Amino acid sequence: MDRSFVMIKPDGVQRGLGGEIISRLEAKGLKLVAARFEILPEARVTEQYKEHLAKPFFPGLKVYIMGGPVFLMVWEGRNVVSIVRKVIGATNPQEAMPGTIRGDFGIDIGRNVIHASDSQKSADREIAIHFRPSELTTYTRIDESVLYEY
Ligand code: IDP
Ligand code: MG
Repeated sequence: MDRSFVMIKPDGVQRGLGGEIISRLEAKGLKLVAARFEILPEARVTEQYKEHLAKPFFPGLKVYIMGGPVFLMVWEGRNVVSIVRKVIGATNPQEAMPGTIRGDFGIDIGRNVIHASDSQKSADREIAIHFRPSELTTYTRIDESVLYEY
């Protein structure tokens, strides 16, 4: 089964959106297989966002992400990476469609509530930054036999 890395950012945590976000992913049929609540150390933030190191917004991004606790998660499901990207919406909440997490709960691009991996390759890389393999649980959700056609 496919896996994606999802992180409720400090603004999402502070605004009390954690439960709502988890509910949406659960209701979609995705399965939570790992989670941790913590303030990220600088090294893991830099590693997480290394493609953006040279961007003008990078220093501000780092301060934002390290500004409070984040909720790190691994979600599992068929095609989970592209599904979660659709559920969270466009990077800029002003352009994100209503019904998406960023479209419903954010305004500024630099405070967009949630992160999710943008490809399977990114997902594998990001999961490995934040979780040990032994932290990823394996279990069957009781509704799986009716969620999937095959
Ligand atoms: P993504 O989170 O939708 O994958 P990326 O382009 O990978 O978007 O950017 C990573 C994160 O960097 C964004 O989610 C946002 O928090 C921040 N970011 C991106 N562009 C800007 C910007 O122009 N100003 C401020 N922050 C930005
Ligand atoms: Mg990205």
